[in-house]
Amino acid sequence: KNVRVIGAPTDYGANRRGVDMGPSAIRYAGLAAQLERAGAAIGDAGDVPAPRAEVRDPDTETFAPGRAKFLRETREVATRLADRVGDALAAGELPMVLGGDHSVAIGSVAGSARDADIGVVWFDAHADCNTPETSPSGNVHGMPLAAALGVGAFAGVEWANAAGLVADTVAIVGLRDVDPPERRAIDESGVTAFTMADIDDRGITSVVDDALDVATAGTDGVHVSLDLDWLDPREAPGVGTPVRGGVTYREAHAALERVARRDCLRSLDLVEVNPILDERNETASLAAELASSALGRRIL
Ligand code: DIR
Ligand code: MN
Ligand code: MN
Ligand code: MN
Repeated sequence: KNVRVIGAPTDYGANRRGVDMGPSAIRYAGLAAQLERAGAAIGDAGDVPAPRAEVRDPDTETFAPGRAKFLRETREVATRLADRVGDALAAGELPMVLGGDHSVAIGSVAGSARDADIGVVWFDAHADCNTPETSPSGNVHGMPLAAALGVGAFAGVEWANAAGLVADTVAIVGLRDVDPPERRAIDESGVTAFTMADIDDRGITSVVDDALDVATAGTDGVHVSLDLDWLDPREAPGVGTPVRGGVTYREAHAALERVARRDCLRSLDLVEVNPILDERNETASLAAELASSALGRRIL
């Protein structure tokens, strides 16, 4: 498998600065070597240009009603990234996007769903189903799934909506911090959602197999979006919005090994790594390891 690494060094979509250094940190942690261990050939396409928050006004472009900070910047980067992801797929490669905050997934999902019907598995503590109207923070990293699916103010927003994606083939895994309006959005959208309680009850492999059933049903492949705050903060301290009670190191590997086993992976995001808050780059290194499991690295 040929992997094309694409960095998306944004941080304006999150409320804490620092995730813009995620792409460097993940590369420095040995992503290339980890992917080689999975038998993948890796080409690094560098980073998409991303503006610095300091030189931009968060409200140059707006959605009414509601607020989405740095909407213009989000649109610019998502558009570029969607093209890069689409190009990688057209060349027969597997695009791997290094965030950056989770708003970059608007671009990667749009690019992945440009010429195909895709499913999505979203590993996250959060639902990322807010819209400009419902968001408590105005931070777009809490909205990418709603953007891709065209919910609320995102309805008909061409650059944000993922052409070949419907809610029926989206599964979120690992929820433990959901805002009340997101609960309603999940109910109404038809997205399948698995909480940490489901993982407690049934075990990670069974839950992930169900999520993959959802995402592979009638689709050409699966986009996996991995927010590192999916893991417990003890394993992944370098994230901006840590939430206690996440998956363990072993559960995370087991989950991505199930993805590899299904042989359905089309594109992958590794997002929300915040080196400023990390301990000796261990969260970045975990991201690199998990990518390797997703690509089929085996112990024996
Ligand atoms: C919160 C946080 N639900 C928001 N979301 C995060 O701002 O919409 N997503 N951190 O990863
Ligand atoms: Mn999250
Ligand atoms: Mn929240
Ligand atoms: Mn997220």
